[in-house]
Amino acid sequence: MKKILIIGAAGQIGTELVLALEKKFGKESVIASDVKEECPKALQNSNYKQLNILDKEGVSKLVKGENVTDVYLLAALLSATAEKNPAFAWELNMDGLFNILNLAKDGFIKKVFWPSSIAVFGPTTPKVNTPQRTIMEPTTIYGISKQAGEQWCAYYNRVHGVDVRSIRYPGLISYTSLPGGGTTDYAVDIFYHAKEYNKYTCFIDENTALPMMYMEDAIRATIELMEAPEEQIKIRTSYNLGGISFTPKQLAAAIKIHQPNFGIDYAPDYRQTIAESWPESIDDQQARKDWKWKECYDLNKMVEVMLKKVDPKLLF
Ligand code: AKB
Repeated sequence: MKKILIIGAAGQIGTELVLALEKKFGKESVIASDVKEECPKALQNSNYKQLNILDKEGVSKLVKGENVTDVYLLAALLSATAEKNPAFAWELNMDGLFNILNLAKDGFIKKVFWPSSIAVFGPTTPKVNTPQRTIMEPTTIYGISKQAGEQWCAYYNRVHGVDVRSIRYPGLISYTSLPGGGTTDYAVDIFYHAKEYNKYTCFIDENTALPMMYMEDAIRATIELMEAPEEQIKIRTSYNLGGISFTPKQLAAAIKIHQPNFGIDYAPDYRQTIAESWPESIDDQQARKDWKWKECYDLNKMVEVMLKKVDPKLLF
């Protein structure tokens, strides 16, 4: 029987992934876990367990005791937060991955999902339509940890036969729970400010384009990748996934269609340097070919849903 463990379930991706997996496989097949003691509101009807991914014994006990088959390991420090605490970011992002890969290597887990990011790319990477295989010289500690993690995933697959699958997520846009500590977070913050104050001060420059994706597409991609037949998975580092590319100025213009008086100004901070080191758009032909990936949301469709659904009480 399939038994799925989501680690980092209280985060932006985790909350929605838990609900989607419960819908697909049934509540009894899904365990949501996070380092937070208190179960997040959105997961109050889920099977929630407190778990620290760095507690090797605790993770092993839970995986073995619950006969876990599939693990989605989402616990990580993102780009902006990782720059403030590089040593802990490295420990969390790498040791957490090893704890899961080693359990899979020893036969206690059948399938692993581990997220990578567009942060694996750097200033020397071709910026437009960044290919699946290209120059990768990341300049953030988050990007370095994701790039190293990708290589470890490929190694565990090649040498130990571990079925580990991964996506290089672009910036993710959602309304169920807030992102934390990323450079692309402006594209979520802007909706809360638009609804509450009808204005926003953006920490990224108006003309900096970044690849983004609406969460519903990202969740569908994640589950489709995990459910694809093993022989279709040709990339064991991590798959490029494109989504929607836009600048803050273009996003503001799309919001103005619904709120003509919406105002935006710009005060770029340290996150601007990170954003400038990342691609503007991503070539995801390989994912389209191997497991038939196709996004559903474009900029206007995403903006329409976000403005309707965002609840400013979550942030203010
Ligand atoms: C971040 O901005 O750090 C993340 C990412 C692109 O991985 N959203």
